[in-house]
Amino acid sequence: HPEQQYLDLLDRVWREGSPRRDRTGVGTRALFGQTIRVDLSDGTLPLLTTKRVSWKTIVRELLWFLTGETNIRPLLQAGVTIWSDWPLAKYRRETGEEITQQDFEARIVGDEAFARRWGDLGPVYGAQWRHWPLFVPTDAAGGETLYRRDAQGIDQIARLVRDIRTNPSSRRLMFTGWNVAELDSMALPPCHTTYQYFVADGRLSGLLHQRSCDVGLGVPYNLVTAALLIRMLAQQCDLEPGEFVWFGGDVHVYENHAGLVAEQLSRAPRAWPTLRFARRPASILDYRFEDFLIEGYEPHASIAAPIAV
Ligand code: DHF
Ligand code: TMP
Repeated sequence: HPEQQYLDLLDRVWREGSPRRDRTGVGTRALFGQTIRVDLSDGTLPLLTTKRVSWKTIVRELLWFLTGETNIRPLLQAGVTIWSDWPLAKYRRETGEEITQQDFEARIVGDEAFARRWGDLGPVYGAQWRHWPLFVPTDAAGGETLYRRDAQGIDQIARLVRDIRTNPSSRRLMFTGWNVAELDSMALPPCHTTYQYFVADGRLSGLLHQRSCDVGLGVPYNLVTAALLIRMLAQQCDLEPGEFVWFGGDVHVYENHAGLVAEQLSRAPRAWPTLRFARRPASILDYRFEDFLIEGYEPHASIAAPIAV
């Protein structure tokens, strides 16, 4: 079963990973440079079955990325709370107010000005994917070239779709969130960092380079996001899905995930579900939640685990 690759990775990192003190102070065990390969050609989606993974959250998060949005308000309006920890931590740190996560989220949803002030994650995924900063020269003044920031910036997703369609054998079919100039203003620099695509024999394959990989919590999401993107791009470019290659850089398990590791490794994987689209949206930006039909998902129960902030 292809899910065995994930279970083996979880097991191997837990048993053989080097102990590392990390940014969050929780502590991890880590291996460097790991891969998972998944055949998507039969319509399967790499959605783990050894614990319930909320694919609805993943779809909503991806659609949010694709809008170019970086404020958590629309996510919260859709009931998705996975990005709240970071703005919440910042709010508590800067105001000293002991607000609960629920109250914070309610204020973001109810108060637009508050959301603008406290709900933004900085120029993370959506901003870089759709509006990579572009500076254009204006009329020179006094011999010195002045630049103004283009309002739209560079739409990497639009370019990618164009290039897959018009130049499928290109070796430059990539997009990335790793904007070095803006890393310092992001709540978190992108973890699922760079995506590359490859067309052969009418099939679209994709590779994700994920620089930092929380095997217990983040990776189950990241596998699905990357696979969904391959499927959407394939549909938009009239290709069949091929293979998904996941490449992890710093691949780690947090020390406080011992319970998750033991429980999940005791479970037997079941057949992966399939993804079908309800229709062919007019563009990569026109997908709606209802377009994603996930069929045959019968996972084991969810496993709660603390997230390191
Ligand atoms: N930080 C860390 N330490 N690990 C992450 O995986 C991570 N992921 C981020 C942002 N920062 C991160 C964005 N993605 C969850 C999953 C993915 C994610 C953020 C959070 C999470 O908590 N998942 C839980 C339940 C979530 C829910 O349904 O509300 C899970 O059990 O999968
Ligand atoms: P870092 O920026 O210090 O690497 O911390 C980011 C942590 O979040 C790290 O444990 C990896 C994890 N993570 C994922 O695994 N997947 C994700 O999509 C995100 C946003 C974070």
